[in-house]
Amino acid sequence: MFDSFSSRISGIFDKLRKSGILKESDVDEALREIRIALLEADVSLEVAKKFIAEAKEKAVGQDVIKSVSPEQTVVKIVRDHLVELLGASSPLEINKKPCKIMLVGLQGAGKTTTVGKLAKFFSKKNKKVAVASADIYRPAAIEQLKVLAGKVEGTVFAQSEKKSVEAICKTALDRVESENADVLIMDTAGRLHIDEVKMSELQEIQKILDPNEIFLVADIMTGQDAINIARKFSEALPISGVILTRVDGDARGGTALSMRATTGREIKFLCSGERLEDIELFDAERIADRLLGMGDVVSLVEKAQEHFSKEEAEETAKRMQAGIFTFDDLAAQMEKMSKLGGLKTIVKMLPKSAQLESLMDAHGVSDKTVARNLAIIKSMTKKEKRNYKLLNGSRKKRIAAGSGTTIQEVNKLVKQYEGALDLFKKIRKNGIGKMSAMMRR
Ligand SMILES: Nc1nc2c(ncn2[C@@H]2O[C@H](COP(=O)(O)OP(=O)(O)OP(=O)(O)O)[C@@H](O)[C@H]2O)c(=O)[nH]1
Ligand SMILES: [Mg+2]
Repeated sequence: MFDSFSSRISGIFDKLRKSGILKESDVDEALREIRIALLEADVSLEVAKKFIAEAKEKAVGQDVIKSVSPEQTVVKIVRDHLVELLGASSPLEINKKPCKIMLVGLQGAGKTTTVGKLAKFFSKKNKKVAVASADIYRPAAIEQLKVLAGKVEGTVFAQSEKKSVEAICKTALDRVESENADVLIMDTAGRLHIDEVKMSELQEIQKILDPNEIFLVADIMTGQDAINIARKFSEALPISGVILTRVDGDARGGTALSMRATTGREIKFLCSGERLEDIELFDAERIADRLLGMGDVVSLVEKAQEHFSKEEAEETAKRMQAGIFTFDDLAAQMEKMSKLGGLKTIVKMLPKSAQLESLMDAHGVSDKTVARNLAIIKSMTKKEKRNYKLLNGSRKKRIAAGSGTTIQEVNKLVKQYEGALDLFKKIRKNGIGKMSAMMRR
């Protein structure tokens, strides 16, 4: 969501770094450009102005120009302010047992999907989760939640057959007790507009359920509207946090940047897709680092830990060190990368992603090429996968036809594979430590 903002900001800092001796006017110029970047990201004028004024005050106070590394000091000041703007989140009330969470929001914001995502999120943290739906208007809504709940192992579907929200809440609470669940997540009906009648229904649910958290689910693609909705819901209910959905789209990010400053509500989670795993805890520092092109290595490592076991990693390292690296190994590596969300997701989390991404585009490296390469490997015979030297002209022709690619594309992959093999041979000869020292030089 922050793509263009992030590349603008890293561009501004690049310029600052290259300008050699920094003058007061360079800092002013950089701050002015950051202000424009904020406005372009849909941050309100008021918020952008305040941001720049405060950053400038800090810069003058710290006498940036005289500091040891002026551009680093500017980066730090801007980063600290971004963190403050995004707002640190207080921890969830998850250790209260049971922790009762109620989701509210406009129609189609992504509430029901988010119930499923949260169920998975908490299950992974070894919590026993129960879910129920107080959406009494659409019979399909309850069915939708049932299907989602079925996908998360161990989740209790604490649904009452009754048609009143009161009965639904009471049954859910009873089930939570009898099943000894740690978390209850209650879905509610979407509001088309913020009308009084249904608001009072939400208040009724709140009264019976007495939730620890009430999260407003808002679609970031609606921009400024998401902020107005958060304000309106906060007038009727004690909203304890906001969950932004569709951050995978091309929304400009201003919503996330202004939510805290303009509504006083914390962002608690970001949802970035339709799959149950597409949810992450909101962490202002990490987002600020991503925005500044400093990467988000912590998230990447966390993601990697979810998908790869330590044993697997050790096994791969052992094989590589022994010089065994077949096309099957290569395919396994590529499949793992896809599991991490694909190349672009990985690259986005690495420092200086904006530049790297355009470099990838320029060189035609994409998830599509990864998928194509996987198709090529799948069209090889077992023997070919283990011994690439077998790959003569006619075999390559067969593989290209089988994978719907061209001989050139097959050749390209073989070349890349040879390059990787060569690298592993060198690693084996020199040891990993020596190699990484060589690469750092
Ligand atoms: N791309 C993307 N799609 C999402 C995300 N979250 C939800 N969706 C999709 O948005 C659509 C609506 O989601 P629901 O969860 O049914 O929304 P809801 O708020 O429960 O809708 P109502 O119950 O009708 O008010 C579904 O097709 C979801 O798959 C997200 O983070 N990214
Ligand atoms: Mg729903």
